[in-house]
Amino acid sequence: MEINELEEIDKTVKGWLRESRDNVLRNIDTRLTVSTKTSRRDLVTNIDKQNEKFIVSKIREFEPHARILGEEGFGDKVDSTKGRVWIVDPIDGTMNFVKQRNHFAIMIALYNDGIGELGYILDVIGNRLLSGGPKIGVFDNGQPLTPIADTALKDGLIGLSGPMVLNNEFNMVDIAEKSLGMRIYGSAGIDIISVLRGELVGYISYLKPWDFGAGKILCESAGLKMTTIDGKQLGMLSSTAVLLATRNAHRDVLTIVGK
Ligand code: 2AM
Ligand code: CA
Ligand code: CA
Ligand code: CA
Repeated sequence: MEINELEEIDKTVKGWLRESRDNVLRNIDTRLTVSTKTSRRDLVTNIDKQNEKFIVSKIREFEPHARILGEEGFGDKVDSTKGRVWIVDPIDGTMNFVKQRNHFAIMIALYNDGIGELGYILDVIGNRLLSGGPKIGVFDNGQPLTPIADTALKDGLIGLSGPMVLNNEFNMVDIAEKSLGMRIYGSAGIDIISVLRGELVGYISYLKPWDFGAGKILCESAGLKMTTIDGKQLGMLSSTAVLLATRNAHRDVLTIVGK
């Protein structure tokens, strides 16, 4: 896709995100309707659904034939990476949203033939938007992102998934011990923003396409590595254990995982 078109889409998506944030904030103090999905820790609320419907309707209005992959199912069944695909996570960190009304994100990504073009992660309460892509660059609230130091695992904090640590999957305890400390934020979006801002050297979690779709575009554009936990290439439609890190910390983690 060409820069002119990307810049036009970029302006439009930022408008949707402003509206989407306003909608969420307007409803944040209302009583939520919460239901469980695959387990008692896997939640969805009326706001997740409302917000996905809102974003999907904006995409459809803008691009009537767009294919949309949305977590809550208001998009399309997407099983190929061909052509333009939008990926939407209407509330990332639903448990945080329900229990804290904070530390959650809205994420949107645009892929073309499997190649990431534009990614957006909005920390709703922090009012911080990470946006951009390989052709237009990465921005932190509209300012070019500060270059990320290539910090080693031993010199930084690592964001981890709670269940993976509890089960010591992939030597997660060793990974935490070799770092300066672990953080468990409970939102892939918030963790990915922290890696992009140099506050974490990496992040590891089981993720679905809507959890990492936007982050992969932003992180790869910013010189970070995002792969599967065993260092393999991550497809746009994969659901797997994901390792995001600086180049140095990525190599450090792979050594501990045994790959
Ligand atoms: P979600 O809130 O949009 O579901 C911590 O739970 C992080 O992992 C969140 O970013 C969450 O996204 C994501 N996640 C992915 N699969 C999950 C699952 N089965 N249960 C809970 N969270 C999941
Ligand atoms: Ca969910
Ligand atoms: Ca998510
Ligand atoms: Ca979600």
